[in-house]
Amino acid sequence: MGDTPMEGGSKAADKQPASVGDGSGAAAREAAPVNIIMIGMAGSGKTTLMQRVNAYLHERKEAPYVVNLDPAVAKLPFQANIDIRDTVDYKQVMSEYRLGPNGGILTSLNLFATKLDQVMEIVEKRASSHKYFLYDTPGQIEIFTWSASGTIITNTLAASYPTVVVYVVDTPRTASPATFMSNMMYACSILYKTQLPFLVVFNKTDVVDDGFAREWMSDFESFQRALSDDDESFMSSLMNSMCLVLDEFYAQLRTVGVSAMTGQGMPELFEKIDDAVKEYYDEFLPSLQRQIQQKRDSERAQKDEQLRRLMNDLTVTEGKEVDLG
Ligand SMILES: Nc1nc2c(ncn2[C@@H]2O[C@H](COP(=O)(O)OP(=O)(O)OP(=O)(O)O)[C@@H](O)[C@H]2O)c(=O)[nH]1
Ligand SMILES: [Mg+2]
Repeated sequence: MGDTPMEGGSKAADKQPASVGDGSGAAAREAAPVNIIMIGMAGSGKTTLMQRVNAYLHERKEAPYVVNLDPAVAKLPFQANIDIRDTVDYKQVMSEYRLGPNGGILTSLNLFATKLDQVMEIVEKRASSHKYFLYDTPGQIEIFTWSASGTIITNTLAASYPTVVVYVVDTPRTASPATFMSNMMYACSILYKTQLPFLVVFNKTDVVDDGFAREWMSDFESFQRALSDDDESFMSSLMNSMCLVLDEFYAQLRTVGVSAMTGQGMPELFEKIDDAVKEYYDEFLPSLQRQIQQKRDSERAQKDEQLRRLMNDLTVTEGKEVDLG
């Protein structure tokens, strides 16, 4: 156990938190930490990639701060500084609330989200001593991406510090056009849901090279050819029209091929993460600040309107006798 009930393992010294502020100034950007949230289908290699990135950053003498948000993982191949399993017992949650495995994960995540303020306090404390904060998420991808607690966690992180969503793809299991398409549709929906800088990581390139994916994404016709070679069924005609939609998504998509197993592609992964952080400052943060300003303006306008009505009422009744009877 560490110096807070939630935290384990970290020996980092407490210093003043580095704040993202308004993101102006190279020094402020340099000092701010970066949140990396690993999301991906079950078995895509999120946890193995966490371990690999952890080892790579240790090699670079930039030890990351590691957070496990998967309550159902049996064994972690790395030491987590914050582990959701220290806060909630997933099996007990299942039996106490009479839930199945997915309900158990969701409820555990909800319970953990109620303590998010404590997590953010720790993150702030550690922000000056760790550049990268890594978050592993449950394999039941929809539980994290579509639940209120997943959204709260993601938004809270993104409102505090530069945050990048790393979408991990199991490359060998995505080599058929149909699975490739569904995985990319999912990636697309998460991108639009979170609006955050996004990076698609084609993992397990030691087994299958990601060249086919790059080709399909850059050349619409080659994907259509692969589709028609595959099958002339309902699915392929449906996908033919969907891939037109995805073409636009691909055009602005950041991708990289890695192997969490061998460590291949780590420098390229971090080049893309740096690029995504730039997008956070250039696009996400100004948009967030605009939203906050709009909210403040509308609240102020509402208050002004209430005050105007009150003054109006006072003027109308001024000097008149008030009937108290
Ligand atoms: N060959 C190869 N296998 C990998 C690679 N990355 C992960 N694996 C294997 O893929 C399997 C799943 O890996 P995990 O890291 O547990 O995947 P995950 O996405 O965390 O899984 P869930 O948390 O259950 O969703 C394991 O057997 C890993 O050894 C890789 O780069 N290459
Ligand atoms: Mg995992």
